Amino acid sequence: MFVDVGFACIFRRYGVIGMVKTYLNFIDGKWVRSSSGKTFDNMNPATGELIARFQAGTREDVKKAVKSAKNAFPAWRETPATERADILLRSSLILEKRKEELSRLMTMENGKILSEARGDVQEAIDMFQYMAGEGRRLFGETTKSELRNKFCMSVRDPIGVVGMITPWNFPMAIPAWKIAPALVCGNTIVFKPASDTPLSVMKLAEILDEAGLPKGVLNVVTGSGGVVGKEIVENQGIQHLSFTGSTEVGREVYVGGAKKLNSVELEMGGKNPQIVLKDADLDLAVQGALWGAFGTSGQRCTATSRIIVEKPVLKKFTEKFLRKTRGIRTGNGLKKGITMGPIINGGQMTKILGYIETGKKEGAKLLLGGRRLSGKEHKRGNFISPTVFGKVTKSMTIAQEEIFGPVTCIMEAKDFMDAVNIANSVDYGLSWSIYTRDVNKAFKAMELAESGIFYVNAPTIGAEVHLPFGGVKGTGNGGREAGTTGIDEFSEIKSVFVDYSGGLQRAQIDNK
Ligand code: UN1
Repeated sequence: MFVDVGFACIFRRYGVIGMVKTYLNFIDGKWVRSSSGKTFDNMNPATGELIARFQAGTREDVKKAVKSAKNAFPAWRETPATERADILLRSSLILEKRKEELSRLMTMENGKILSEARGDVQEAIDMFQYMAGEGRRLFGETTKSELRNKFCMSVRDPIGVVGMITPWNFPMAIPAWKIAPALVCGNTIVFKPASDTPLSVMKLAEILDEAGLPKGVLNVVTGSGGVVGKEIVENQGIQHLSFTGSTEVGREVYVGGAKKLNSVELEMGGKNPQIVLKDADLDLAVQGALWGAFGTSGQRCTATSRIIVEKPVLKKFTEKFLRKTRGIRTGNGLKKGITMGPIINGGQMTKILGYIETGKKEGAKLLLGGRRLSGKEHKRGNFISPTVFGKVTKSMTIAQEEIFGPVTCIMEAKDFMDAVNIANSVDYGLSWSIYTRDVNKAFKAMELAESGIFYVNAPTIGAEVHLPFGGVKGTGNGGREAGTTGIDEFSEIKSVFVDYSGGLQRAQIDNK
């Protein structure tokens, strides 16, 4: 049974009084306990309060989920795509109706401020609606044959059972990017949400169930990456893996998937640059950098972690940027006036503070922030003040490694080409931005950018669901999710030849 008790306790200030929800795994259309008999706690990163408990899943739980997904597959693949799409559309309407409640829950489990949580839920709504439209497309190709009286086309098939592993920074949007296209294409799913934010995925499962998703089509198992994640990666019943998270773990998923010849889609880290040229609208560039660097407390793979500024405007840009950054109000994202939330957990906070120390040691100039906030409003949560480094050079650790926190580096560029070279001088290649009024330079930068996403006069964050999302170099392995490429990720292509000549025709053989 799905244990559902009131939330009143969560709002109490000092710890949890009364009952806390215990969520169950969702397997074969039923809410079930893990075979481990154990649970883990989900905490609010802004207040340290316990939000809910989740099942500490086992390999056995995953095996059951795979079995259920396998059993559900034949009927689901034969269900017309438009009917599959109807379920997505109905789900999106329920999401819309419950948007406020879901956004509040997300702010509690993830920490992102309420307006951003609303954006996260909205992204899920958009993706569900976009993919619902795909139910009437799922296009293949037709083309001419090299022979007479022969017809050629390609059609899409589902892959089968797909495994999904998602991160905590977009608790509902990223799962939706994967679940919606996978379902409309006719796949069945075994899903592991991030242990810091499983609640949003549980809500998504609940909503899909309510919208009429047949049992076994989506199965959700919570638990650790080392157990639940590992089984998903290794399980022979799973044919495709879709992973968003760190490059470190992504590599393991890739290797694990390769052993059983799975297709594997990876969306990993970023070290995204925003270039500011000397002719740019500086106020606009400052606004962009502020949102790009400190939105979601910098915990986005698309976050602006390097601001590369042409020398003549460096001083002016830096002054304006620091002034605006000082205006950020850090705290509990449910409170009015708060513009930046906490860091997801203690481990991440320690890691970010470590990078800040490394930055100082390697000679970067700490211009602002750089410390844990421990005042009355902050002491129960994981808060780091918005941090800006100046005098950062290419080879420094903070200019190379993904920090995934509210830390950004200002770097000086001699000219346009120097800026482009600095921007490309990292192992990652997700998102790029350039602020300039010079259309020629904007296009040249677009051509030279080693990235999967490119913005002109807009920040590095804020991709839209109907365009491909993903990156090059250390960010990905060649695939893209969302947009029409989301359909490519979750379908197999079958080439079909129909010979209506009535005789044997041999292709590629000179019949003359
Ligand atoms: C991520 O950080 O993993 O483009 C995803 C953006 C968001 C998605 C980010 N729409 O910033």
